[in-house]
Amino acid sequence: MLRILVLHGPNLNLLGTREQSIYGSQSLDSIDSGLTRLAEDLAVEVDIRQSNSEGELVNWIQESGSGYQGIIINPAAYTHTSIAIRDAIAAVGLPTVEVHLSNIHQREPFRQHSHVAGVALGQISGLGPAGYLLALRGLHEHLSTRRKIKKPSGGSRRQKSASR
Ligand code: CA2
Repeated sequence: MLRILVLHGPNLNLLGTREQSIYGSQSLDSIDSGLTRLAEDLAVEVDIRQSNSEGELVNWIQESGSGYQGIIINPAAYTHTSIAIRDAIAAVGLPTVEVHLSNIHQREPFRQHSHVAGVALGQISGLGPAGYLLALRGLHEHLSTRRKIKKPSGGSRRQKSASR
């Protein structure tokens, strides 16, 4: 079974309590429940964690190299500051989808750059909690397709040459 690590960065534990005009009214628990339900439908396993600490997020990313096939991460404010998180994602080499509730490209200039985007499979920004669900669907699709290509069924048939 595919295992996906879902990471929420700093202050996302406050969702639903403040700043509702920017981040909406849904709590993090409610977002996580939606992800867990979708994961069941897709028959994948999600391990969902939140931390306010950059080092803890880096450790979890490093550890995900064994036992997980992909990462979904909302690095929150660390998106714009953390080369350590970017380096950990690059080092572990797992396909990673970056999610933001708000559209960071329409916000203050300091939020418009992501250190993570350059090492991510893709970025979903501005679609609210639905962004996490789309990230899970997209990552599932990506990993399933890649698995099919990597593990051909049947014997050692020669590949057709493109020139013939
Ligand atoms: O739009 C996003 O998902 C962000 O990653 C959220 C981060 C922000 O620093 C990024 O620029 C964009 C902030 C998460 C903090 O969320 C709060 C929720 C309620 C109250 C206060 C903060």
